[in-house]
Amino acid sequence: MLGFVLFLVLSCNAAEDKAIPLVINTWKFTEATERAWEVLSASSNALNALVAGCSRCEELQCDGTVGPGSPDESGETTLDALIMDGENMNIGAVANLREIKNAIGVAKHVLLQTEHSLLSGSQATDFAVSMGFQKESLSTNQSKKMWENWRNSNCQPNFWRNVKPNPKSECGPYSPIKRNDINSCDKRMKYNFNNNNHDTIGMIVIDSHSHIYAGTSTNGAKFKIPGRVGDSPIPGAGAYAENGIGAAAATGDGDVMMRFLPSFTAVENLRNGMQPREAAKNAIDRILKYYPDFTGAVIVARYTGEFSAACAGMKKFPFSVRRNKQTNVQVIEIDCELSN
Ligand code: SD4
Repeated sequence: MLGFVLFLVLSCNAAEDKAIPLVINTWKFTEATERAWEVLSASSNALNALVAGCSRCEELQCDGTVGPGSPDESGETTLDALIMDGENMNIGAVANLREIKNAIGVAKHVLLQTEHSLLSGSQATDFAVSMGFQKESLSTNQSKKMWENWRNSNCQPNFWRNVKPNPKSECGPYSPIKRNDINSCDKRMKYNFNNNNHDTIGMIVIDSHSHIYAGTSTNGAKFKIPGRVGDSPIPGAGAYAENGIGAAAATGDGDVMMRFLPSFTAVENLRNGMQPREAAKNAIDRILKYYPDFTGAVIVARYTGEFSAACAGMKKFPFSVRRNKQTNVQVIEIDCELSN
Protein backbone atom coordinates (compact mmCIF):
# COMPACT_ATOMS: atom_id res chain seq x y z
CA MET A 1 0.00 0.00 0.00
CA LEU A 2 2.61 2.52 1.09
CA GLY A 3 4.55 1.86 -2.07
CA PHE A 4 1.78 3.56 -4.01
CA VAL A 5 1.71 6.61 -1.83
CA LEU A 6 3.53 9.65 -3.06
CA PHE A 7 5.10 11.53 -0.17
CA LEU A 8 5.68 15.22 -0.51
CA VAL A 9 7.10 17.81 1.84
CA LEU A 10 5.90 21.16 0.62
CA SER A 11 6.05 24.67 1.88
CA CYS A 12 2.67 25.96 2.99
CA ASN A 13 1.96 28.01 -0.10
CA ALA A 14 3.08 25.31 -2.45
CA ALA A 15 0.41 23.05 -0.99
CA GLU A 16 -2.27 24.91 -2.95
CA ASP A 17 -3.45 23.31 -6.14
CA LYS A 18 -6.54 22.96 -8.26
CA ALA A 19 -8.80 20.22 -9.62
CA ILE A 20 -11.93 18.28 -8.83
CA PRO A 21 -13.05 15.67 -8.04
CA LEU A 22 -11.10 15.82 -4.83
CA VAL A 23 -10.74 13.76 -1.66
CA ILE A 24 -8.69 15.33 1.11
CA ASN A 25 -8.35 14.20 4.70
CA THR A 26 -6.36 14.88 7.83
CA TRP A 27 -3.20 12.90 8.65
CA LYS A 28 -1.52 10.08 6.72
CA PHE A 29 -4.75 8.09 6.57
CA THR A 30 -4.07 7.15 2.97
CA GLU A 31 -6.18 3.99 2.98
CA ALA A 32 -9.19 6.09 3.89
CA THR A 33 -8.42 8.53 1.07
CA GLU A 34 -8.00 5.68 -1.38
CA ARG A 35 -11.24 4.02 -0.30
CA ALA A 36 -13.19 7.28 -0.65
CA TRP A 37 -11.64 7.86 -4.08
CA GLU A 38 -12.58 4.35 -5.26
CA VAL A 39 -16.21 4.89 -4.27
CA LEU A 40 -16.26 8.38 -5.78
CA SER A 41 -14.78 7.13 -9.06
CA ALA A 42 -17.18 4.19 -9.26
CA SER A 43 -20.38 5.98 -8.28
CA SER A 44 -19.79 9.77 -8.36
CA ASN A 45 -21.57 9.74 -5.00
CA ALA A 46 -19.63 12.06 -2.68
CA LEU A 47 -21.69 11.11 0.39
CA ASN A 48 -21.03 7.40 -0.02
CA ALA A 49 -17.37 8.17 -0.73
CA LEU A 50 -17.00 10.15 2.49
CA VAL A 51 -18.77 7.48 4.54
CA ALA A 52 -16.67 4.71 2.95
CA GLY A 53 -13.42 6.63 3.58
CA CYS A 54 -14.15 7.41 7.23
CA SER A 55 -15.55 3.89 7.80
CA ARG A 56 -12.24 2.49 6.53
CA CYS A 57 -10.42 4.44 9.24
CA GLU A 58 -12.87 3.17 11.86
CA GLU A 59 -12.19 -0.42 10.71
CA LEU A 60 -8.43 0.16 10.76
CA GLN A 61 -8.67 2.02 14.06
CA CYS A 62 -6.44 4.63 12.43
CA ASP A 63 -3.65 5.46 14.92
CA GLY A 64 -5.89 4.10 17.68
CA THR A 65 -7.90 7.32 17.64
CA VAL A 66 -10.68 6.55 15.17
CA GLY A 67 -13.15 3.73 15.91
CA PRO A 68 -12.90 1.33 18.87
CA GLY A 69 -10.11 1.03 21.42
CA SER A 70 -9.62 4.33 23.25
CA PRO A 71 -10.59 4.31 26.94
CA ASP A 72 -12.27 7.14 28.78
CA GLU A 73 -11.90 7.40 32.58
CA SER A 74 -14.23 4.47 33.07
CA GLY A 75 -12.47 2.33 30.44
CA GLU A 76 -15.25 2.68 27.85
CA THR A 77 -14.72 3.96 24.29
CA THR A 78 -17.31 6.37 22.86
CA LEU A 79 -17.35 7.87 19.38
CA ASP A 80 -18.13 11.23 17.73
CA ALA A 81 -18.87 11.68 14.02
CA LEU A 82 -20.34 14.27 11.67
CA ILE A 83 -21.43 14.61 8.05
CA MET A 84 -22.37 17.91 6.42
CA ASP A 85 -23.96 18.21 2.99
CA GLY A 86 -22.80 21.46 1.38
CA GLU A 87 -25.71 21.54 -1.05
CA ASN A 88 -28.51 21.98 1.47
CA MET A 89 -26.59 22.51 4.76
CA ASN A 90 -28.11 19.31 6.12
CA ILE A 91 -26.21 17.70 8.98
CA GLY A 92 -26.13 14.26 10.54
CA ALA A 93 -23.99 13.73 13.62
CA VAL A 94 -23.55 11.48 16.62
CA ALA A 95 -21.82 12.36 19.87
CA ASN A 96 -20.66 10.18 22.74
CA LEU A 97 -22.00 7.17 20.77
CA ARG A 98 -21.73 3.98 22.82
CA GLU A 99 -21.31 0.37 21.71
CA ILE A 100 -21.56 0.94 17.94
CA LYS A 101 -18.40 0.66 15.83
CA ASN A 102 -19.43 2.50 12.66
CA ALA A 103 -20.08 6.04 13.96
CA ILE A 104 -19.94 7.70 10.52
CA GLY A 105 -22.47 5.15 9.25
CA VAL A 106 -24.85 6.13 12.04
CA ALA A 107 -24.25 9.83 11.26
CA LYS A 108 -25.37 9.08 7.70
CA HIS A 109 -28.68 7.74 9.02
CA VAL A 110 -29.16 10.84 11.18
CA LEU A 111 -28.58 12.87 7.99
CA LEU A 112 -30.90 10.87 5.74
CA GLN A 113 -33.52 9.37 8.05
CA THR A 114 -34.20 12.20 10.50
CA GLU A 115 -34.85 15.90 10.64
CA HIS A 116 -32.47 16.22 13.58
CA SER A 117 -28.81 17.14 13.32
CA LEU A 118 -27.13 15.48 16.30
CA LEU A 119 -27.99 12.46 18.47
CA SER A 120 -25.99 11.55 21.54
CA GLY A 121 -25.15 8.87 24.08
CA SER A 122 -27.13 5.70 24.74
CA GLN A 123 -30.13 7.01 22.85
CA ALA A 124 -27.97 7.45 19.75
CA THR A 125 -27.11 3.77 20.27
CA ASP A 126 -30.81 2.87 20.36
CA PHE A 127 -31.30 4.84 17.16
CA ALA A 128 -28.39 3.00 15.52
CA VAL A 129 -29.82 -0.37 16.51
CA SER A 130 -33.17 0.61 15.00
CA MET A 131 -31.31 1.45 11.77
CA GLY A 132 -29.80 -2.06 11.72
CA PHE A 133 -26.44 -1.58 13.46
CA GLN A 134 -25.15 -4.15 15.88
CA LYS A 135 -24.43 -3.30 19.51
CA GLU A 136 -20.97 -4.49 20.57
CA SER A 137 -18.20 -3.57 22.98
CA LEU A 138 -15.73 -0.93 21.74
CA SER A 139 -13.05 -2.10 24.15
CA THR A 140 -10.00 -3.93 22.83
CA ASN A 141 -7.25 -5.82 24.64
CA GLN A 142 -5.04 -2.80 24.05
CA SER A 143 -7.57 -0.30 25.41
CA LYS A 144 -8.06 -2.47 28.52
CA LYS A 145 -4.31 -2.52 29.08
CA MET A 146 -4.04 1.23 28.50
CA TRP A 147 -6.77 1.84 31.03
CA GLU A 148 -5.10 -0.43 33.64
CA ASN A 149 -1.78 1.39 33.13
CA TRP A 150 -3.55 4.72 33.52
CA ARG A 151 -5.19 3.63 36.78
CA ASN A 152 -1.81 2.33 37.99
CA SER A 153 -0.20 5.72 37.25
CA ASN A 154 -2.59 7.59 39.53
CA CYS A 155 -4.94 8.36 36.64
CA GLN A 156 -2.44 10.62 34.86
CA PRO A 157 -3.08 12.51 32.67
CA ASN A 158 -6.65 13.59 33.24
CA PHE A 159 -8.88 16.55 32.43
CA TRP A 160 -9.83 17.69 35.95
CA ARG A 161 -9.06 21.00 37.67
CA ASN A 162 -10.08 22.76 40.88
CA VAL A 163 -11.12 19.55 42.58
CA LYS A 164 -9.95 17.47 45.52
CA PRO A 165 -8.07 15.19 45.88
CA ASN A 166 -5.38 16.84 43.71
CA PRO A 167 -6.09 15.55 40.17
CA LYS A 168 -2.42 16.03 39.19
CA SER A 169 -1.36 13.27 41.53
CA GLU A 170 -4.41 11.26 42.52
CA CYS A 171 -7.36 9.39 41.06
CA GLY A 172 -10.96 10.41 41.77
CA PRO A 173 -13.72 10.43 42.65
CA TYR A 174 -13.29 14.18 42.84
CA SER A 175 -15.33 16.94 44.41
CA PRO A 176 -15.07 20.69 43.81
CA ILE A 177 -12.68 22.76 45.96
CA LYS A 178 -13.95 25.92 47.67
CA ARG A 179 -14.38 28.93 45.45
CA ASN A 180 -11.62 30.89 47.28
CA ASP A 181 -9.13 28.14 46.54
CA ILE A 182 -9.73 28.14 42.80
CA ASN A 183 -6.59 29.03 40.93
CA SER A 184 -7.70 30.84 37.83
CA CYS A 185 -4.09 31.00 36.60
CA ASP A 186 -3.94 27.22 36.53
CA LYS A 187 -2.64 26.47 33.04
CA ARG A 188 -4.57 24.23 30.72
CA MET A 189 -3.01 20.77 30.46
CA LYS A 190 -0.79 20.56 27.39
CA TYR A 191 -2.57 18.27 24.95
CA ASN A 192 -0.19 15.38 24.71
CA PHE A 193 0.06 14.80 20.98
CA ASN A 194 1.74 11.61 20.00
CA ASN A 195 0.88 9.00 17.41
CA ASN A 196 -1.57 7.28 19.71
CA ASN A 197 -3.26 10.27 21.15
CA HIS A 198 -4.48 12.35 18.28
CA ASP A 199 -5.88 12.00 14.83
CA THR A 200 -9.48 12.52 14.11
CA ILE A 201 -10.16 11.76 10.50
CA GLY A 202 -11.62 14.92 8.97
CA MET A 203 -12.48 14.46 5.31
CA ILE A 204 -13.71 16.65 2.47
CA VAL A 205 -15.07 15.11 -0.74
CA ILE A 206 -15.93 17.23 -3.79
CA ASP A 207 -17.46 15.50 -6.80
CA SER A 208 -17.04 16.61 -10.40
CA HIS A 209 -20.15 18.83 -10.12
CA SER A 210 -18.64 20.66 -7.13
CA HIS A 211 -21.05 19.02 -4.68
CA ILE A 212 -19.24 19.05 -1.35
CA TYR A 213 -19.49 16.83 1.71
CA ALA A 214 -17.35 17.24 4.82
CA GLY A 215 -17.18 14.94 7.81
CA THR A 216 -15.29 13.60 10.78
CA SER A 217 -14.95 10.45 12.85
CA THR A 218 -13.03 10.06 16.11
CA ASN A 219 -12.95 8.43 19.51
CA GLY A 220 -12.01 11.82 20.96
CA ALA A 221 -9.47 12.31 23.72
CA LYS A 222 -7.97 9.42 25.69
CA PHE A 223 -9.05 9.30 29.33
CA LYS A 224 -11.71 11.91 28.73
CA ILE A 225 -14.30 12.38 31.45
CA PRO A 226 -17.28 10.15 30.57
CA GLY A 227 -19.86 12.19 28.69
CA ARG A 228 -17.28 14.48 27.10
CA VAL A 229 -18.02 15.47 23.51
CA GLY A 230 -15.26 17.00 21.40
CA ASP A 231 -15.35 19.36 18.46
CA SER A 232 -15.64 16.63 15.83
CA PRO A 233 -19.46 16.20 15.78
CA ILE A 234 -20.12 19.93 16.15
CA PRO A 235 -20.89 21.66 12.84
CA GLY A 236 -18.50 24.52 12.19
CA ALA A 237 -16.03 23.09 14.71
CA GLY A 238 -15.18 19.58 13.42
CA ALA A 239 -16.18 20.27 9.83
CA TYR A 240 -18.23 22.59 7.63
CA ALA A 241 -19.20 22.68 3.96
CA GLU A 242 -21.10 24.94 1.62
CA ASN A 243 -21.42 24.38 -2.11
CA GLY A 244 -20.13 27.28 -4.15
CA ILE A 245 -17.74 28.25 -1.35
CA GLY A 246 -15.78 25.31 0.05
CA ALA A 247 -15.24 23.17 3.10
CA ALA A 248 -12.97 22.66 6.08
CA ALA A 249 -12.29 19.98 8.68
CA ALA A 250 -10.32 20.10 11.90
CA THR A 251 -8.26 17.89 14.17
CA GLY A 252 -6.60 18.56 17.50
CA ASP A 253 -7.54 19.75 20.97
CA GLY A 254 -11.28 19.76 20.48
CA ASP A 255 -12.19 21.24 23.85
CA VAL A 256 -10.41 24.40 22.74
CA MET A 257 -11.26 24.25 19.04
CA MET A 258 -15.01 24.10 19.57
CA ARG A 259 -14.78 27.50 21.27
CA PHE A 260 -13.71 29.06 17.95
CA LEU A 261 -15.58 27.10 15.23
CA PRO A 262 -12.43 26.94 13.08
CA SER A 263 -14.06 25.03 10.21
CA PHE A 264 -16.85 27.59 9.93
CA THR A 265 -14.33 30.41 10.19
CA ALA A 266 -12.19 28.95 7.41
CA VAL A 267 -15.19 28.60 5.08
CA GLU A 268 -16.28 32.15 5.89
CA ASN A 269 -12.76 33.28 5.09
CA LEU A 270 -13.02 31.61 1.67
CA ARG A 271 -16.35 33.36 1.13
CA ASN A 272 -14.68 36.65 1.92
CA GLY A 273 -12.03 36.11 -0.72
CA MET A 274 -9.11 34.53 1.12
CA GLN A 275 -7.02 31.82 -0.49
CA PRO A 276 -7.27 28.37 1.22
CA ARG A 277 -3.93 28.74 2.98
CA GLU A 278 -4.78 32.18 4.37
CA ALA A 279 -8.28 30.98 5.32
CA ALA A 280 -6.85 28.05 7.29
CA LYS A 281 -4.11 30.10 8.92
CA ASN A 282 -6.53 32.77 10.07
CA ALA A 283 -8.78 30.12 11.67
CA ILE A 284 -5.77 28.75 13.60
CA ASP A 285 -4.43 32.20 14.50
CA ARG A 286 -7.70 33.15 16.17
CA ILE A 287 -7.25 30.20 18.52
CA LEU A 288 -3.56 30.94 19.14
CA LYS A 289 -4.44 34.46 20.27
CA TYR A 290 -6.14 33.01 23.36
CA TYR A 291 -4.41 29.62 23.61
CA PRO A 292 -0.80 30.02 22.44
CA ASP A 293 -0.04 26.40 23.38
CA PHE A 294 -2.93 25.04 21.37
CA THR A 295 -2.33 21.97 19.21
CA GLY A 296 -4.40 21.28 16.13
CA ALA A 297 -4.88 21.71 12.41
CA VAL A 298 -7.45 22.65 9.79
CA ILE A 299 -7.67 21.44 6.19
CA VAL A 300 -9.47 23.71 3.73
CA ALA A 301 -10.67 23.21 0.16
CA ARG A 302 -12.35 25.64 -2.18
CA TYR A 303 -15.28 24.25 -4.23
CA THR A 304 -13.08 24.45 -7.32
CA GLY A 305 -10.54 22.10 -5.77
CA GLU A 306 -7.73 24.34 -4.51
CA PHE A 307 -6.76 23.23 -1.03
CA SER A 308 -4.37 23.92 1.81
CA ALA A 309 -4.04 23.57 5.58
CA ALA A 310 -2.62 25.24 8.67
CA CYS A 311 -1.55 23.83 12.01
CA ALA A 312 -0.09 24.72 15.40
CA GLY A 313 1.61 23.07 18.35
CA MET A 314 3.33 20.32 16.34
CA LYS A 315 6.33 20.53 14.05
CA LYS A 316 4.60 19.27 10.94
CA PHE A 317 1.12 18.25 9.96
CA PRO A 318 0.54 15.67 7.20
CA PHE A 319 -2.67 15.37 5.22
CA SER A 320 -3.70 13.06 2.38
CA VAL A 321 -5.07 14.03 -1.01
CA ARG A 322 -6.35 12.29 -4.10
CA ARG A 323 -7.68 14.36 -6.98
CA ASN A 324 -8.45 14.44 -10.62
CA LYS A 325 -5.69 13.33 -12.99
CA GLN A 326 -3.63 11.96 -10.15
CA THR A 327 -2.88 8.26 -10.00
CA ASN A 328 -1.92 8.05 -6.33
CA VAL A 329 -2.79 9.37 -2.94
CA GLN A 330 -0.41 12.18 -2.07
CA VAL A 331 0.69 12.86 1.50
CA ILE A 332 1.49 16.53 1.91
CA GLU A 333 3.27 17.75 4.99
CA ILE A 334 3.23 21.37 6.06
CA ASP A 335 5.20 23.22 8.72
CA CYS A 336 3.17 24.34 11.72
CA GLU A 337 3.12 27.50 13.74
CA LEU A 338 4.94 26.76 16.97
CA SER A 339 4.07 28.27 20.33
CA ASN A 340 6.40 31.00 21.64
C1 SD4 B 1 -11.37 15.73 19.92
N1 SD4 B 1 -10.56 16.80 17.93
O1 SD4 B 1 -12.25 14.97 20.28
C2 SD4 B 1 -10.74 15.53 18.56
C3 SD4 B 1 -9.48 14.75 18.73
C4 SD4 B 1 -8.49 14.97 17.67
O2 SD4 B 1 -6.44 15.04 16.88
O3 SD4 B 1 -8.73 15.41 16.60
N2 SD4 B 1 -7.29 14.77 17.88
O4 SD4 B 1 -10.93 16.63 20.62
